[in-house]
Amino acid sequence: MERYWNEEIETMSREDMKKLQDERLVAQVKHVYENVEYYRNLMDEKGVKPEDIKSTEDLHKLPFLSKADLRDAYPYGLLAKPLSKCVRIQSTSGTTGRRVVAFYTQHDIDLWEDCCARAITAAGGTNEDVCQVCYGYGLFTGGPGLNGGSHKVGCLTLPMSSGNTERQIQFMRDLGSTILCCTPSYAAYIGETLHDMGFTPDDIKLKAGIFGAEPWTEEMRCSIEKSLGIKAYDIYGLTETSGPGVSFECSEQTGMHINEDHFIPEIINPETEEVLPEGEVGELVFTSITKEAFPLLRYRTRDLCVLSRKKCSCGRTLIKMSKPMGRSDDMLIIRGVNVFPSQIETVLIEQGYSPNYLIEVDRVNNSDTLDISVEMTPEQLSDKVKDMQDKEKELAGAIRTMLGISPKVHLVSPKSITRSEGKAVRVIDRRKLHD
Ligand code: DLL
Repeated sequence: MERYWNEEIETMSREDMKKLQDERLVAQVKHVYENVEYYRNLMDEKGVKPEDIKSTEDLHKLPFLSKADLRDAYPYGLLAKPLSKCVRIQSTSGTTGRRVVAFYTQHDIDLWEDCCARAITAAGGTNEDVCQVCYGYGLFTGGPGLNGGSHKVGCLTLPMSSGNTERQIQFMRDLGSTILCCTPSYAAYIGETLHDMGFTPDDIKLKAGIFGAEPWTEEMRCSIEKSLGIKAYDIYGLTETSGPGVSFECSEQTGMHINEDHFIPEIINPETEEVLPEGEVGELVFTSITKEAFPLLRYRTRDLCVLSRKKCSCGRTLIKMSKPMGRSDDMLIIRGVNVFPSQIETVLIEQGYSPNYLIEVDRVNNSDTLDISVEMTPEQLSDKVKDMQDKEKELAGAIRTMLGISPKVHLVSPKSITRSEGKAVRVIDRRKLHD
């Protein structure tokens, strides 16, 4: 039987949820306008006053907020509560430009952990479970978020953080972990290490995994489920909106339910900023209606996905988002063709290769090159050069059929591609480095 953390909210009728959202939105816009000069200026520039926002139908009147605004306003410019009321900061990994710093009051932390508790419960977690959290702890939201959710549910929580994979497996075995929380790439690595250590899924008690923070394909899901003997659930979120738990998967595993009582989603055309109807692919935009310290109105996530209100077999009425297909800024344009790394991953796993690969894009003599290094399993390894060349050609052909452009495939020996313990880096675009 499906279990809920907050049945009233998770199964609320559409009308009641809309009413709740309307009330919260009106209050939030007022809070933001009164307390954040940056927003006041943006709204004044657009000629919108808090009184103009009476319900979610008026959402479109508000200005968008982007990562550039967050960088502009760094560090305190979007703070809506005095620092004395804030108890925590978290931050993005910030590989480019300034980091984004998000602030939380105790109330914000409670709501965030509550969202994570919903995700853990949807994955079957109860106070009987042992929950091993191998997301990074620290400024990254993964560890603290799932840790807090796990406490709320009452699981015995193992705050492992990532790394030291053999020790992770030892703890998993010794303490009988039943739920694993980490990035999908790290879950794949844990599965691989389990087998390398001579164990099978029968030697561990894991039943479920809660994996997110990076894009992963259905093929990757199957492969992790098999290697760890579990059901793998997706979880989504971003530092700007609190962290993991903005949305989570249920037993149906066909997209993630958005915690709509806290976050109102919209899908827009990233170029024209036009709001798109349900079912169309576009950029996900969130308005946080309950956050006190760092509320974001119409925040452009850059994640591309589809929303759906199709009835879900789990009984939740919360709207669902598809797995993000990648970020609008992750999409590679190679010889004029749009390429998402996830398309390549799909082909690799379908063809029986491991999810360990590296995509390298460059520009040579004014023409884009696409090189894909793919790790073989020990069984795929052959000492006959011809065999290897044939396999490379065959894989390149399958990828060409998927993408419409030809890659150069390099099959490399088992274990030669660096494993990820957090978010995997699978693309190196050298064109950007030359520019
Ligand atoms: O990754 C928060 C998180 C931690 C989510 C643990 C889930 C689990 P950031 O570091 O700010 O926050 O990165 C947010 O990661 O905009 C997406 O592009 C990507 N992302 C997060 N979850 C998923 C997912 C955390 N389930 C950015 N599928 C987001 C695909 C995801 N991409």
